[in-house]
Amino acid sequence: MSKKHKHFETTVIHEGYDAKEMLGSLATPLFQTSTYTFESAEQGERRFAGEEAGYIYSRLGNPTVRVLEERIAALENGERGLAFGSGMAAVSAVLIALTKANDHIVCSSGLYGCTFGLLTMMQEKYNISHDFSTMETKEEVRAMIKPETACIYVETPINPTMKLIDLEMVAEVAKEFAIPVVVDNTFSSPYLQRPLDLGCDVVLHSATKYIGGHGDVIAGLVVGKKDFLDGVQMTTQKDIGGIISPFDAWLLIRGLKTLPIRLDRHCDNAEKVFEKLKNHPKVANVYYPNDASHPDYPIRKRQMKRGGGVIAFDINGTKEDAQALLNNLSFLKIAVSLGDAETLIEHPATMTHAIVPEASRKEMKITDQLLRLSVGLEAWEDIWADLDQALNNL
Ligand code: LCS
Repeated sequence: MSKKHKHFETTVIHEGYDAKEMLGSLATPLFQTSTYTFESAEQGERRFAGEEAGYIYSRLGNPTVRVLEERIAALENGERGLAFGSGMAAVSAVLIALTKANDHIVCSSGLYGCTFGLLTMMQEKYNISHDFSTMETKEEVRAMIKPETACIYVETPINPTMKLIDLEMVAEVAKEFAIPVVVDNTFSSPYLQRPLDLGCDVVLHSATKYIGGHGDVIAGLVVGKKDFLDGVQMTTQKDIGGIISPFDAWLLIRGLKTLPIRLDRHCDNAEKVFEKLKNHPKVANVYYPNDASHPDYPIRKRQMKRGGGVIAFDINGTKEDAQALLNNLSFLKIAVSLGDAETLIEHPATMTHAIVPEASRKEMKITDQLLRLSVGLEAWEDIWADLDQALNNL
């Protein structure tokens, strides 16, 4: 938690911004500039040599982006934050920074489809191999670690199956081997889960989701130790160049202010919709971490404040039935992404996780009947009414 502000709800609004430095502007100004003028040739030389603090060029730093980076660092309780142009730019910057050719990565046995695609590419191009682990026990994690293992990469809750991984347990094993644990915290946001507090080393986000919250930005964020992030900034961020635009950083600063309020509402709505879904005859399995009968519920109680806003469920039927359910909806939107005000529903096997080979999808329990629901901020009764009529019309 921030050193300056005691509570998350205050930090999310104030951290990293001082109106006095910006002519009293209440809202963080948007510095929509690509570069910065130097007062003299010598000043330019000093800035490049690192002898004088100050902005040079917006790929190397921007005042609006800096506010966002300080704010997310405080919210995740880390030393430094870095913002990227997409969640995948953040994932790739971190994984490329942590590995070299012939290294190995241990991953949770379920990952967002493009992260899976990135790992496959790293394997093919640089022989950086990876193994999946369900990470249910310390022994299981230990058994996957090789001399060339460079990091452990965990998504929890896992997209789209909503399985949870015990982060404190994984961090304890990683410490035995002195390797870092990277956590994709997209589905929880720091309001529900703070992996660094649980002993993990790096936390990252697709800020496109709950952090932005309004379906109008693609962005990524990373938080961790200053030394590590200084290195990422000067290598995989500066030279690969997946930076965020100042305007998108400005939108995230705006979106973040309501994160706790929005997420509480997402969770309230998801809890109601979950209760209805699990009792519907056309629904076979429902996966929601706040379910007391979910095998991962004890982990949820330990490491997440609430269950979040995403529910996955298998319908009783075939792939065609799953697709028919989407087509039966009246106002709920068929779309990938999550964490927006609008309720979004998608079919992972043919959309977000279509890139994952069928055999791996089956292992990850991404069946052809599985649907992923990002419960929005509408009245839950209306969300349920639309889902209920779509299910009843199958
Ligand atoms: N990590 C997770 C867990 C994600 O769900 C996503 C995107 C990313 C990283 C990548 O972030 P992006 O580059 O899109 O900002 N997940 C998506 C999804 O489930 N539907 O559409 C995108």
